[in-house]
Amino acid sequence: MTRPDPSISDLVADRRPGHSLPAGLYTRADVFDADMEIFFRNHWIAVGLECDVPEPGDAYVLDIGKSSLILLRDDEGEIRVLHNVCRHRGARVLNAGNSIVSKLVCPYHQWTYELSGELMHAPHMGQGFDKSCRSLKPVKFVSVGGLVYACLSDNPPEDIDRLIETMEPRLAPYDIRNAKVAYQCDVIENGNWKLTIENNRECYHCLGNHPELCLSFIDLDFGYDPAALSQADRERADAHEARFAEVTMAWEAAGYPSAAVLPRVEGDTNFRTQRLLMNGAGESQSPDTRAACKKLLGTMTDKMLGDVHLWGHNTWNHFMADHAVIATVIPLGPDRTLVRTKWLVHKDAVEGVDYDVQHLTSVWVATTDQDAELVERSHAGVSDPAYEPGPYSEFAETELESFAGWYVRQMRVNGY
Ligand code: 3BY
Ligand code: FES
Ligand code: FE
Repeated sequence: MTRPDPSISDLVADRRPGHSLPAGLYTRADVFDADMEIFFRNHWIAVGLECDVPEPGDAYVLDIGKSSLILLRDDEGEIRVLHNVCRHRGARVLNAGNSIVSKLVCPYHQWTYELSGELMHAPHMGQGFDKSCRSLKPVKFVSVGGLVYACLSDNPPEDIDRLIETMEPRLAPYDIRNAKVAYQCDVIENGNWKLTIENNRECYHCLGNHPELCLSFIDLDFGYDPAALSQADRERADAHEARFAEVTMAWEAAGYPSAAVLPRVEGDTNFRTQRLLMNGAGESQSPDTRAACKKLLGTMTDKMLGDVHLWGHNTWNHFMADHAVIATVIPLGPDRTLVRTKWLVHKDAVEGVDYDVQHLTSVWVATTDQDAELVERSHAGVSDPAYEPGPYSEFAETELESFAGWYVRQMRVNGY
């Protein structure tokens, strides 16, 4: 005799603090649908960059669940985000990906929209047809220092202001608005989006899995049990902590906001930021830990300003003096997740002169592939009937507890 599946609310109620989630929250199709509604429709999500569309007429289409967004730059140079749904009979106007357009022309019956979304031409619709109420629907969006966040709901969470206030000054010297996408790559991970995010919220796995990234990452920044350290490592940890505190103060004094801003479990918009030191030469997440682009971003002149990390519930970002790495996470199914990574450099940086794409991207290309393998491995394991939620390390996995606590709270607030 088979027992009926627990409800989503039962799964949420079953989640033990300090532990990974009950299996069904990672694997079930009904939970995936609920996640898409709550976390990818009712919340602000990272969708793209102003510099995805540098010139008027540039368009970038991103599909999110059943929705599709057109991010574009209009004739006045302003960013617009529109629903990719024709106001005639609903056809998709543009295909996913990048395109250059002078007008938005629906391929079905050629209804033609201005880049503002306004309908300008609808053949054979008769004299009395009112075009003015048939514009492409706008999507609510904000630009956070050039990072475009959108919300598909009509009532977006108000606390996006905290993200804007925190990140605008942090990102200003990098001028991400006017950067250039030097390279982009998509990896489809065979796992649930929450496993993708959990994997990214800890570096417990880094030493064992990311040899390239570990050249620039400082293991001590990601949580350790002091009692487990040898005398020598404890001295190294103390020395690092003292140096890090000193450098953070110096960065702040020089006008570069650096201190940690932590997520609030009771907040709707989940993010965390901190400027961290890098290892080795300390300049960049490159194969030799030195700047991988000769022209620095924005108004940056000092290569030793560390790495501004920004983590959100569908994104992680690294802003270094020479380049930035921006990852966006879009769930495709309960066990499939798109991770789209973009590498940004100064808009005037010239490929082959100021940077070499392979050298610029190799660390995060390798890391992203390694993480895809880990997420697939972890999705397979949580799908096994033998899986039961396991304990997070209170030292190395505090951000997972923070994410899981926020996830569960949002599920409850939304009726589960
Ligand atoms: O995704 C990762 O491998 C991790 C976790 C923390 C930083 N990041 C590289
Ligand atoms: Fe777009 Fe008909 S559906 S023009
Ligand atoms: Fe990783």
